[in-house]
Amino acid sequence: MSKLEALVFDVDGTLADTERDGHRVAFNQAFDETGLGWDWTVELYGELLQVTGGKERITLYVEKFLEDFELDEQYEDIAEFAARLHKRKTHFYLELLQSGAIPLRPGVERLINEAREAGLRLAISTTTTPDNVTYLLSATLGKESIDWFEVIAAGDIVPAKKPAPDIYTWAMEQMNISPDACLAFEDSLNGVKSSLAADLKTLITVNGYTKDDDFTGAVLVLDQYGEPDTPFKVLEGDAGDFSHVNVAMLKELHARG
Ligand code: XBP
Ligand code: MG
Repeated sequence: MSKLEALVFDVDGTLADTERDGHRVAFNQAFDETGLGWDWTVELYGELLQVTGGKERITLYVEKFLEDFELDEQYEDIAEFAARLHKRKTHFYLELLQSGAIPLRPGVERLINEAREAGLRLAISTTTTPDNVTYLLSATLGKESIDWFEVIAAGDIVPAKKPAPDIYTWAMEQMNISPDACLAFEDSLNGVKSSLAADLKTLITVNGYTKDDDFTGAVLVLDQYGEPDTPFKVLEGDAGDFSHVNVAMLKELHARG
């Protein structure tokens, strides 16, 4: 096993709890603006999270939940309709991010700062739209933080989104690094399927939508990263003597056989 050189972070659910009060709200704003009369409730949105990617989520909804949906003739196909609607959703989501409504999860800022001080390389691997990542980073850590991440692998850069391994593999190719020198951070079943299929050891922090997902194969499952005065809860696995995620703990997890 080589030594730990890089941390590769998912974004939605991992760096920030973005889905319920972020993406979902923005989708509904786009539906209102377009006069569609759709309402993605907290519960329905949980079902729609079975697919990653906002355009894919709109398509799933139309095909599986709206039997009587008729496509307006201005659109060539459902993909074009979903892409147009999704553009508006992204507009509203970026507004939300800029307003500061979506904070990072507890412990994320500290962990990123500690990782930088320790000389670890940082990257992002996500299915969300690239602007969603840079706006989140700017709003929470400051504009300069975008450059702390050597690679931001996001959105449609690979055709097969998570759970396919492609977005992780693409990020590692760009970094010219092998998976056994990296640790991945995820929050969901589709996410962990993707990182494990790319041969990355993976640390999970769950959120409201993913707490019952099957994380078999992850090195550790926690409720949060924790801070020195607010410890994490271990949901699966062994955290040793650690009570919040720090660089020493990540090195120990990474070195496990
Ligand atoms: C995150 C997603 C994203 C967001 C929406 O999955 O599924 O699709 O919900 O982003 P992961 P866009 O955390 O596993 O990457 O609407 O920009 O696609
Ligand atoms: Mg996620």
